[in-house]
Amino acid sequence: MAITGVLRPGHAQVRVLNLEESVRFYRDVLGLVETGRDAQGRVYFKCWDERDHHSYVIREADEAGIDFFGFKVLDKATLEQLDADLQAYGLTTARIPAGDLLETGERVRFELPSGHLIELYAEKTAVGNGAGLVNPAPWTQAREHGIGPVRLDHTLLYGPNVAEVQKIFTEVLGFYLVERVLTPDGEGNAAIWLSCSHKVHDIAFAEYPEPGKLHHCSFLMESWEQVLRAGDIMSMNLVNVDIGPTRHGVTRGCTIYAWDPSGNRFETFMGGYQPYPDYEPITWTFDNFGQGLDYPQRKLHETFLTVVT
Ligand code: M3P
Ligand code: FE
Repeated sequence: MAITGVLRPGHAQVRVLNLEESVRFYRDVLGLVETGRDAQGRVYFKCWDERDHHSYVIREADEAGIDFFGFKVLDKATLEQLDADLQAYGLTTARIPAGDLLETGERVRFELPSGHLIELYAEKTAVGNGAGLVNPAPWTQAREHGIGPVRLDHTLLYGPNVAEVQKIFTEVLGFYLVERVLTPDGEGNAAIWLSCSHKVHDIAFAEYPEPGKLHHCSFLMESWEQVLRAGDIMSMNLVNVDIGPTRHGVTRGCTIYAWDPSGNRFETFMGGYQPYPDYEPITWTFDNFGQGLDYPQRKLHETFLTVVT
């Protein structure tokens, strides 16, 4: 098997200011499928084509932002190995018992030098996409509800010590660097895009003085037309749109950035290219950051650099 170790982004837990307003937004406007609620009051969602029980969890809090981002790993042996590797590297890990998140096995959690909590887990109940595994239909009614993305694709996180974060992901967790934006002096990286797969990114980081910040969680659409349709649905529902529809130079992804009712940015996204781990990373100089962010407009939108939760 070619993809081993860390398989893919598995879940994000995001804080919202008003739970029921947010449930209506994520269910009816973004078009996620609600899959459960727990005793802590958290609400669980998945995208229609995801097979595991959930990928996006919201909880009500006084401040928006991200609690943690989790990756699914191949199996329990891999989870044990990666936990040992993280500790050998010098990081402190903690175990969250199975069942803390609904339908999810034990999680290994650690804090990055950027202030973000990252989790690894091997088990989450496969509930399927509703089309079954024998002679499945290509899509289900759940896709025809709201924006209807196919999966949680990646996240972009803002915080300090991005160079150290890059080392942890590449030296311990098996990710590789796909693209980067240099700092103005060209000596370091202002932002990095990392992949554990054939995807153009599974997680990205940008250097930022405040730790633990969320820039966006990104949801994959099946086509550019579906991204434009997402923009239509955002406007119909008076969603606050940040940037787009446009194309990033970095990753070549076609995108809209917008905000949920609590001010958490999310992205509807498609495209990009498919890198392999042997590819040399692509470098953007800081003076071309505007093209990297918004290739057609060549504009380094102020909000991209300053608005995070
Ligand atoms: C992405 C993304 C830049 C932004 C690129 C963003 C260079 O690739 O998926 O959000 O500013
Ligand atoms: Fe993105």
